[in-house]
Amino acid sequence: MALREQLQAWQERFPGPSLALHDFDADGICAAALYKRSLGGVTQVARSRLNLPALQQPAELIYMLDLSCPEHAPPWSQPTVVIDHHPHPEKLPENLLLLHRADRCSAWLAHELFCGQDSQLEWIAALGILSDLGDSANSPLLQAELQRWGTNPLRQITSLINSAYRADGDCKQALDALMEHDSPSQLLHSSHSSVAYLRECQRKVRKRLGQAKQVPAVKRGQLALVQFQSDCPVQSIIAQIWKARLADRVVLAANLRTDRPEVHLSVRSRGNLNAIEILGRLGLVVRGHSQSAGAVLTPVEWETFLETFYANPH
Ligand SMILES: [Mn+2]
Repeated sequence: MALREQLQAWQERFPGPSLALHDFDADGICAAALYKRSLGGVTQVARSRLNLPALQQPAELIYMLDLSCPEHAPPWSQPTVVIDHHPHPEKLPENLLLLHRADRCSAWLAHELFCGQDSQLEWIAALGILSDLGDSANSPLLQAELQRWGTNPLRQITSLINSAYRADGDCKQALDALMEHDSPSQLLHSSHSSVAYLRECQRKVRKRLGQAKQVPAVKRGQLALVQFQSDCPVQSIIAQIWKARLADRVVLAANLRTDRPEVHLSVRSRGNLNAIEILGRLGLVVRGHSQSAGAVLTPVEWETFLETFYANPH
């Protein structure tokens, strides 16, 4: 059965109020905006894919948008529709419908599933696709919207949307910006409080990135470590920058959070370097793909890893 028909069958079985739990990046927020503007339900952001939060409101049907498919039953009893594009477990939990395509992203899927033709919401789907898959993605919808609004304006909006979580701020404001405006140009020229908030977040992120970019990389063995202190989760951008400079090392960006006792790691690699395997041999467990992974450690766990790291030859 096509994905849309599967969804309709579940919506008919569970016609009561629904709630969508969604990821905090632009793909997840755009998927949530498409859900809310099409179905009118309640949304809630999840700050982590690994520890799903308790639901803030009662609902009959739960949607999970861009949060990966859970391996075990989620911490609620309601039937759950997972709309996602990440790798998923072979055996699905019970009472769960997985609507999955690896060649899409979640906002793209959400648009196909929730919105009809001429929904006037294509620009929101395009923002999610641009943010997750880039401007050369093989999506007629994205290409048409890039033509219509220009690549730069759409890029500026994805940066605004992503700046909410990168500044450790309120992702609800990013969702509001997509709810309150009817086109990219209207949003970019808006004085709405949500857009003002996102611009403030963007300034903060630029400052923190500027500081973290000054830190040099320390090389040991197959690794390059960039260690800095920040109150914003900018480690994935730093890891990305260093990955482009260092082809022969696994880049490890370590953000020693100044606002909580945690070390946030972002790991990137290129070519044949399997970051998960290489770090695993050093006793460091990271989750994700072989070339893009991450972890959250306690300061003590991090210190222990640093001893192993510095014991490696230059
Ligand atoms: Mn995504």
